[in-house]
Amino acid sequence: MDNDPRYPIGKYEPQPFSQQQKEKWLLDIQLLPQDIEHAVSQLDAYQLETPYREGGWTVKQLVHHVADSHINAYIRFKLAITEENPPIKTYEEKQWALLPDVESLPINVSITLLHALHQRWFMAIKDLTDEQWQRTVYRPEQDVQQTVWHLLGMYAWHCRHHVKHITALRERMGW
Ligand code: NI
Repeated sequence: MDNDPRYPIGKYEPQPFSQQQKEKWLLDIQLLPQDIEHAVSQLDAYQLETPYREGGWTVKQLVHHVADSHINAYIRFKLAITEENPPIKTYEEKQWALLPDVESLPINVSITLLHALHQRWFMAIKDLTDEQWQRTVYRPEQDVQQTVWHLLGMYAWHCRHHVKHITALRERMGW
C-alpha cells in the first residue's frame, strides 16, 4: 500500500487520547485553510483541472470536496457535543463533487469558506474537556459508535491527506 497514490500519507490510524496528540490534531484543523491555500498557490486553470492521479479528482474537485466534507464534519461535532449519541448522516461525496457549484465556482470560494468554517470549528472544540472528547456519535450504516476523539483524528488526517494529494502532484509534475 505504500505506493498507492490514493493514500500518500497512509490511512487513518486511531491514537489513544493524550494532550500532546490533541494539540497536534487541533493544529491540523486550525491550519488547514492556510495549508490548502498554500498548496494551490500559483496554479493556473489547466493545473487546477488536472487529476491528482489517473481517474482521480482534479485539484479543483479536491478543494471543493474538502469544503463539502468539513461542512459535514462541523455539523457532526456540534451534534455530538450537544446531543446524546446522535446518528450521523453520511453523504455521497463522489456525487457532491459532480454538482454544478463544484463545476462552476473557482476554488477561492471554497478556500474562503474553509477559512471561516475552520475558525468556527476550531473555536468550538479547542477547549472540550477530556470527558467531552469521549462523547459519541452513532453511524447507522456500520452500526458503530465513534468518539469525538476518533473524529478529531480522522479529520486531522483528512486535512493532511488531501493537502498531500495536491503537493504530491505538484512535486511529481515539477510545478
Ligand atoms: Ni476526502
